Amino acid sequence: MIGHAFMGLAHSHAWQTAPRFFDLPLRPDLAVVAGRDAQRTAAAADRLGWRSSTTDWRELLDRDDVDLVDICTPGDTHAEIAIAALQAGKHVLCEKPLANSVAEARAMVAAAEAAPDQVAMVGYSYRRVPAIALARRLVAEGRIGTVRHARGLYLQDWLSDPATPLSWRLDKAVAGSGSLGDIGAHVIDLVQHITGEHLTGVSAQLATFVEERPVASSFGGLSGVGDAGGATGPVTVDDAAVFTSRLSGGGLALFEATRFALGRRNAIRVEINGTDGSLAFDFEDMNVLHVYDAHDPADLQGFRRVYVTEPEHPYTGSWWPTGHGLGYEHAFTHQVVDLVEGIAAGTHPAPTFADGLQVQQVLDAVERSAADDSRWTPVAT
Ligand code: SOE
Repeated sequence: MIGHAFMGLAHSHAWQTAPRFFDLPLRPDLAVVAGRDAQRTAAAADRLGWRSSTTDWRELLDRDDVDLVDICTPGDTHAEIAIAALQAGKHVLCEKPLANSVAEARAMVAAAEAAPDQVAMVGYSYRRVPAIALARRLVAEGRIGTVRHARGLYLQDWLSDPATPLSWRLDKAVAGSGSLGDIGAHVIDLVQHITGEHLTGVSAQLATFVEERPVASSFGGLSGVGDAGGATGPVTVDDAAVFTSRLSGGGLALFEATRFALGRRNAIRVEINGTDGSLAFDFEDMNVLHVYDAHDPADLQGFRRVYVTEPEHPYTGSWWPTGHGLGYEHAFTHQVVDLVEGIAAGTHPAPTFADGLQVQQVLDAVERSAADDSRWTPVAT
């Protein structure tokens, strides 16, 4: 694994938990973690359960006890690491968004295509929240008919205070974009995943509400912390993104991503309206899927609150007895399960790098549309 901050923590937990609850065909062995600072990386290895640590990620490529490279670093390093790992014969799991540009994502897809026996997967983990997996299943079974509308909102509020310091997520050179790529990418992926359709074009607006912030003295959680003696620096990414879109099946879609929605801590709201019913999900109540069936008797019509914790639901049967819910970290565990099963079966578990490139094309179209006064911009294929 490369990187041991927030995502490194989530992935380490998943690698260790997956074999405890799921009957995996292969057993993950946490060989080595790479980071920039020797002391902090060694401490992370110790705490997170990795056998060894290094400050040189290239060392992973030469080790025989490394079969898979798990990339948990910011976007500016994804392409270089993923391509080198694939060329070295390793499977790759790469955090989202796949890259910081379409060109980088294309090069990563080319490297994956040149290594067809290796898995190259991108970490759109929310796909594997059971309620989301159930929503996809219901759409695929035709339970809501033809999709007319999709809404994908990702609302956070951790940047609302202008005094919150700078961090890598606010630096375009490192993160690629702001709320758009960091959280908007998730809802783009979710809407496409649930509907089984893709976005054909977009009309977008981006905004940066706070253009200058204190320079942080250190990093913690999602943002910088402390202030380095009153110095300030520029925010070079979007704080919020909104766009309208069209689905390949003819429906309309609406998206919003922001870190300024006060009171919304991690609200991922997806709603799909079809010709026979509707589905609604909010991550802040993540064990629930709201299902409306237009064929219910007239006197019983209304959204049904389905508690997605039963053995009949995706993934949940391997966890706790009926009615005992799951949390944020479980989606990462399910990601490991599907990844390991894919490796053992010689398949390519989704989302593949090609799926990651497709989301990158949407992000790129949104940025081009916003730069051109919301002009309708087709999503390249
Ligand atoms: C920060 O906005 C963040 O941690 C994202 O980077 C993650 O992808 C998302 O899961 C939660 O929010």
